[in-house]
Amino acid sequence: MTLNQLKIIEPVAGDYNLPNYSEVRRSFKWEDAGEDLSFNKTGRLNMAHEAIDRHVEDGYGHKTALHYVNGDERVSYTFKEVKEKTDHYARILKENGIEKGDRVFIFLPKTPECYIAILSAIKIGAIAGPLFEAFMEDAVRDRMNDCGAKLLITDKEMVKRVPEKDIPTLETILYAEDIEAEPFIDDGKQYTEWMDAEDGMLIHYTSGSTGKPKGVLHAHRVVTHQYQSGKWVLDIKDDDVYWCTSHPGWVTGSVYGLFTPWLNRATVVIQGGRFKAEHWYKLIAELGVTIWYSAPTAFRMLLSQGDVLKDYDLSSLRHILSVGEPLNPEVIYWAWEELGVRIHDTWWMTETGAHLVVNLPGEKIKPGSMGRPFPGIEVGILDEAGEVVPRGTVGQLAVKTPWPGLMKEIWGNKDKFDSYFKYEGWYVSGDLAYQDEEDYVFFQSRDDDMINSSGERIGPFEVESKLIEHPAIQEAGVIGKPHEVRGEIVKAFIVLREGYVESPELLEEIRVFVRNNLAAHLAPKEIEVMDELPKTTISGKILRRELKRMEIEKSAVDQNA
Ligand code: 6R9
Repeated sequence: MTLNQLKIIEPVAGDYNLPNYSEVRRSFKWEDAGEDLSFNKTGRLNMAHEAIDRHVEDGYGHKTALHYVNGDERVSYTFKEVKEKTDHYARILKENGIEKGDRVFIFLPKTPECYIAILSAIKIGAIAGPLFEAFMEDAVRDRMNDCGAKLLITDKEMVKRVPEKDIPTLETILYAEDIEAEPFIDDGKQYTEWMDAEDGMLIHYTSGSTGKPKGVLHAHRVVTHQYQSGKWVLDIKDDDVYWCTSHPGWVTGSVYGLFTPWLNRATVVIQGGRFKAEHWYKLIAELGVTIWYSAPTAFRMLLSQGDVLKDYDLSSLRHILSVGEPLNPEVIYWAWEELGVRIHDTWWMTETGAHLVVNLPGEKIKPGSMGRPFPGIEVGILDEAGEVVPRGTVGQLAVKTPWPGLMKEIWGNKDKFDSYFKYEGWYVSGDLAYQDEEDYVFFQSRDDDMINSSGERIGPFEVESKLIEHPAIQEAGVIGKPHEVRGEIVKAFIVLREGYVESPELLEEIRVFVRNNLAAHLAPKEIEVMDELPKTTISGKILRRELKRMEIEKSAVDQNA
């Protein structure tokens, strides 16, 4: 069965925020986007103002801005309360000498304080750097050093993973517990710094196939793209309860967990704790979640738990979205059959600021496809010469520049930034795809060695660099090995130094070494010892593609055996 023979899921009639895609797509101009945003009327711009303070000014201060759920713990805040809290954090940041453009890092679990700390840094004109909660010392240090972090907001537990002495630019560490304990002073002061559209706002570190993670810097202008995608793709309305499962240390968690829903005045759900099917379903049922944004790995895990969902009333759900990795048609059919709700795939990247290819609620879904270009976005499938290929042909997935969400720069690395724009007028994503006659885009694979495990983007170089710091390892090559639930898992091939002998204990020690220094999700799930690694004859570079080819061949043999 080829993809095009898969059963199409027709749109369900509904009162969607984008009534007529074809019409809008023809007439849409980015200048007309973001109609509700206040800077379009006042000329004054700040992401934090648009996401929170604007709603208080517009008379929605008493609307619930967030529900926080962690086990039996439940907390809810109104928009007015979130505004006061961001003012409170902003005042303390100011007192600690933070100025416009300074880098303020946030290293907290998925709690309201994490969201509020990010917004407060942005409010006073600083650049917020959210870190994923599972990072260990080396991952924290590399990222904060790369862009010269000046202040860190963390808590008294996570600070144990902050190698303070190795981060020379770091002047201050603040603890969320202490900030929370200080009384809020309503001094009537305006903490919002009005920003230029091109001023930096957010930095996310993300991996490619070479080098250490890069700092993708976004400017305040991203607000227009995020607002508009929230309105049309997430289809947020005033009575929606919206839940994105990602931590703000990942771009999905900041852009679609925090900024975009709040730009559209949604009630946001923040869920602490680990994945457990029962807890997730219970949360949806108890809070009456209407819009749910997650990733294929999570959906596959839920699917594998079978009938668990029958114990919960999930009838509040009206709209589900997916991102980060290829969405299997089985998963779409599962949700359609079991929940009667369509899963809408979305495609974008840390670098792109917001959605680029999407399935809209009022349009048919072709399972296997990520959807069609967002209005105002032009996709091109390019060949090696940078020419657009005929429909149906696989090539490099590229996007016409510019658009408001596109990153401003890669921190301190102009060459890397320029490498995305090697064909005049195009941003090249690094993904391979084809497009059909109706504009639907079908993802094929990455064009490089980047690993995608559970929707998390993992650079093989960062893992390899850590592996060879282990005394037993001479060389290491890291690949993504295909995996049924997680999409891919991290697999390492290593050559041992003389005097070391392979043993289960040694391999476990190596795994723990990576986990304790970088992060659990970066530690190889499998390690294979080899006598030598395949390399290019001229430059002697490790051939990850060859390792991957061997691995895929081997698992095909295993399956046939
Ligand atoms: C938002 C996010 C970006 C890479 C991207 C691609 C993969 C994202 C996808 C998808 C298939 C989708 N990706 N969405 N692959 N279908 N709907 O994930 O950002 O962490 O920067 O990763 O993820 O390979 O290039 P980021």
